[in-house]
Amino acid sequence: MIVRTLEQCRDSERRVASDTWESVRMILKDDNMGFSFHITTIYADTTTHIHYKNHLESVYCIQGEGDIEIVGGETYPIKSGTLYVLDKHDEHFLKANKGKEMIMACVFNPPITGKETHDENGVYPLID
Ligand code: 9YT
Repeated sequence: MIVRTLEQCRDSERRVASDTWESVRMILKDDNMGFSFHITTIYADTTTHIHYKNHLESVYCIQGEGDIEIVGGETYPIKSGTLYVLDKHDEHFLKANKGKEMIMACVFNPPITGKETHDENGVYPLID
């Protein structure tokens, strides 16, 4: 059994940050769950280009407001209670509105190891 708090994870190497977001990886590959689980904050008034070519991801918005624009496709509003599922490795722009940072619970399959960083195309490599 594993029990962790967000606070404990935030005060460890599980917290990573960029210019537009920070993320606390509460479950990683080495926990052997078959998925990773992240609490990600998208900073207010920012846009992030993301393309998880090697991972499937579900994202549930706990707090905040913004939208997700699928490259070459639709734009969907996001608010507290919205789930979006990147079931086709959809390339997207994730935007948090002014004054409305978004707090998201994210699940990845396969799990993130913790060593990935977004490359210049917003892609995470697959690490074995
Ligand atoms: C919102 C979103 O895609 N979160 C993904 C996880 C985050 N980028 C991380 O932990 O690296």
